[in-house]
Amino acid sequence: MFKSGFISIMGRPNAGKSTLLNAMLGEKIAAVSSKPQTTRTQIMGVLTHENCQFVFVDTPGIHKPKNKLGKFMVKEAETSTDEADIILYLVDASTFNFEREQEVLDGINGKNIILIINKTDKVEEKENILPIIANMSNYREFEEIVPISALKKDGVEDLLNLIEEKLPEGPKFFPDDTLTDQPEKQIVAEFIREKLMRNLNDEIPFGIAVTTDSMKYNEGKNLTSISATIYCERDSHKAIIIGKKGETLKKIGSQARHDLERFTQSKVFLELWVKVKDNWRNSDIMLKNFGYKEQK
Ligand SMILES: Nc1nc2c(ncn2[C@@H]2O[C@H](COP(=O)(O)OP(=O)(O)OP(=O)(O)O)[C@@H](O)[C@H]2O)c(=O)[nH]1
Ligand SMILES: [Mg+2]
Repeated sequence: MFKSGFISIMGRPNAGKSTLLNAMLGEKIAAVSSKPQTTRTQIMGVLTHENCQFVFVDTPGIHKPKNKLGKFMVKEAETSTDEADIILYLVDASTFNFEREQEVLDGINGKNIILIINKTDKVEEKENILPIIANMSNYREFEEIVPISALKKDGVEDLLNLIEEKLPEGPKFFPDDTLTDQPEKQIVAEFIREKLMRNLNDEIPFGIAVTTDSMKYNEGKNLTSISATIYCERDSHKAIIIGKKGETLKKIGSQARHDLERFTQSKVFLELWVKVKDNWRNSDIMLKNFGYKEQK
């Protein structure tokens, strides 16, 4: 019997959803940073075992939106339950706040929720996990409760086995070698945005979007030439992104190149441009342009 299904990964910003997606796939496709609201769209990741196909959907963290981009993000998360067979609901054990979790949980429709207590590596006294379990399971019914560390990959294998047990009988939706439905150019843009999220502070990272404008592979040289544009919201932000003598942009470019070389399995020549688009997070046209539009 072959099993398959859609597994939605949900929770508050920064809970470790994208880290868990990457850990389960054994391959990095989703951007991860220590800042909240890193993920902006649904990101599908497919893992195929001999008797089972997992279709994971990583989602943006659920928060109170302050602009149109935020509204789009929360909608992306909430609509991911439409087709989900199983929901993985992640909480960060090291910063657990019951009231905030309640607010988020209230917005989630769907059954078959597995509560994942993540970042257990950051909790020194393991007894401190017990009240989290008690509070959460008194409030909502969970199919299972699983403590893990997505970062250290502790418990991830067991979690996969548990999900496999619970998946319904179903077809192989995608060919064996499918990893994601994201176009290559989008993954490239996300890797670059991840480095910007990691290197910039204050409000700057939240107002950044990246587009991959061209990507050409030269087989003879095993070289991929990529040109991408970084959009930010102010001239002052542009100056900070570029940095003194271009040093910040250079650092971001070289960190991104490192990931991109692994991803493309080739040498990478990366050209980055920085442009200002005032208030794009509230512009329907710009949001659409950057790929922040409903997929269905
Ligand atoms: N110590 C520890 N850190 C973790 C763990 N899982 C994730 N992190 C860190 O938590 C931060 C947020 O991780 P992400 O995977 O980007 O979290 P997310 O839930 O996808 O966040 P958004 O996309 O912003 O909603 C990163 O700095 C991760 O390295 C864990 O198990 N242990
Ligand atoms: Mg994420």
